[in-house]
Amino acid sequence: MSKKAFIFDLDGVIVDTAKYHFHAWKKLANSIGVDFTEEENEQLKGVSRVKSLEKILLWGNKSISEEEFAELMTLKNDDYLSYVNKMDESDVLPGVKEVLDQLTALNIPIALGSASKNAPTILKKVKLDKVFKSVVDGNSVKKAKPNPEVFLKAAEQLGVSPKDCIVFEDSQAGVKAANIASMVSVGIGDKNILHEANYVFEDFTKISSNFINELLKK
Ligand code: B16
Ligand code: MG
Repeated sequence: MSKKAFIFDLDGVIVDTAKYHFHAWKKLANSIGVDFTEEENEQLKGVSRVKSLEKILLWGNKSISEEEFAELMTLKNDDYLSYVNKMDESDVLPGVKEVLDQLTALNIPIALGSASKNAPTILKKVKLDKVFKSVVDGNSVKKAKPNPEVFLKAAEQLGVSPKDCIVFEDSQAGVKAANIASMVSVGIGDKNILHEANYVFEDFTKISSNFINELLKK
């Protein structure tokens, strides 16, 4: 049995900020006359801020100047942060704390692997900033998921081989990234959407301590 590590995505896994991203992108898209559906939002999960706006503009067949692009990015993020600023410990999704506590008690290294540039702010708001041994986020990676850079970097920082890492992800792009990195992918959400994951659970309350122990034994 080799040393294992766990990597957690942030938005949609630890906290439900995915809904705030949706509200903020929808408001922004509609303000420039672009329709924005939940299906389209699914394609933005795990995708960087820049890439998300590029996709929205493409769907709406809009072309804008670099200055306008920068302005829209700021507007979206300010709107998103207005939701984030209201967050506290109670926003950690049910069952997450239990799994984090189990891993910490067993001295298993845990990392954050998120596309978000707001990850450090969010971790502080929900008081989880001391839990992760390594935080790899949108500020430290160049290539967005499904590129595996974010997870490979986390594995490297933890000193654990990628094949011994287990990734929790709510996005199709993130599950793909974990699979490409040869890690074990655990999807959190709808099994029809996350069908490429090795395992899928509706949420963390469905993950038992036995399941975690089994993963540790493999
Ligand atoms: P920000 P994750 C991702 O976070 C979100 O899923 C995605 O919707 C968002 O566009 C991206 O972070 C960038 O976030 O605008 O805060 O830098 O799921 O990888 O934790
Ligand atoms: Mg996510």
